[in-house]
Amino acid sequence: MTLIFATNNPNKVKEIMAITGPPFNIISLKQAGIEKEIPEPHDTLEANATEKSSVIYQLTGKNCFSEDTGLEVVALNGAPGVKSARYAGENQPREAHINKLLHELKDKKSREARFRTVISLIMDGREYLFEGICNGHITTSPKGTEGFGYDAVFIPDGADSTFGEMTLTEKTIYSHRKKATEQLISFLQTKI
Ligand code: ITT
Repeated sequence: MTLIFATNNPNKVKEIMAITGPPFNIISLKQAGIEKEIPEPHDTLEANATEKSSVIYQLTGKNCFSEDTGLEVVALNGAPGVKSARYAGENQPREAHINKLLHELKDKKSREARFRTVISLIMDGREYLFEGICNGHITTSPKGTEGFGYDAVFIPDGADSTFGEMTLTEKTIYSHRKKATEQLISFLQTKI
């Protein structure tokens, strides 16, 4: 079963490819020969995920899925959340987003946070949503250079290092993306 993964983020592709395998053949937008900026105009992860998968389904007519992920920090009332990719402004390097986050948390007692991933699958014209959550906390300074986004400042519950200090295999043990993808795979298995 072939599915297009509607994302332009190569890190997401790497992580999802490491989780999925036969009989599911996941191909990236790049592999499908599609070059398209996909809009994320909405104020929920769910609506943005739907937007991304719908755009690609309308373009190709092929079964596809997308995902939208946000870092939700309790003391910041869920921010940066759906705005995680542009917290310190559009097209800023990850250091800028991390610095803003650490600054906002400077005087806060709680550093509790979670990553939340929402997957939108469009299969034969119908949409299905899946969610994965990873609870943890934000460090006071970045550690590690692996991964992407906020990985260097996030320690998942049950671990003592940041995602940025973990290999891809280690991150996958805890990851929000892994949890959402497992649900997607369980669902797809019922469709074979
Ligand atoms: P697509 O929309 O093309 O899928 P994107 O990078 O714009 O890619 P999102 O809007 O879902 O994707 O991403 C929100 C941001 O959240 C992302 O740019 C990272 O900064 C951060 N992020 C998402 N997943 C993450 C993860 O597993 N670890 C660390 N940061 C993550």
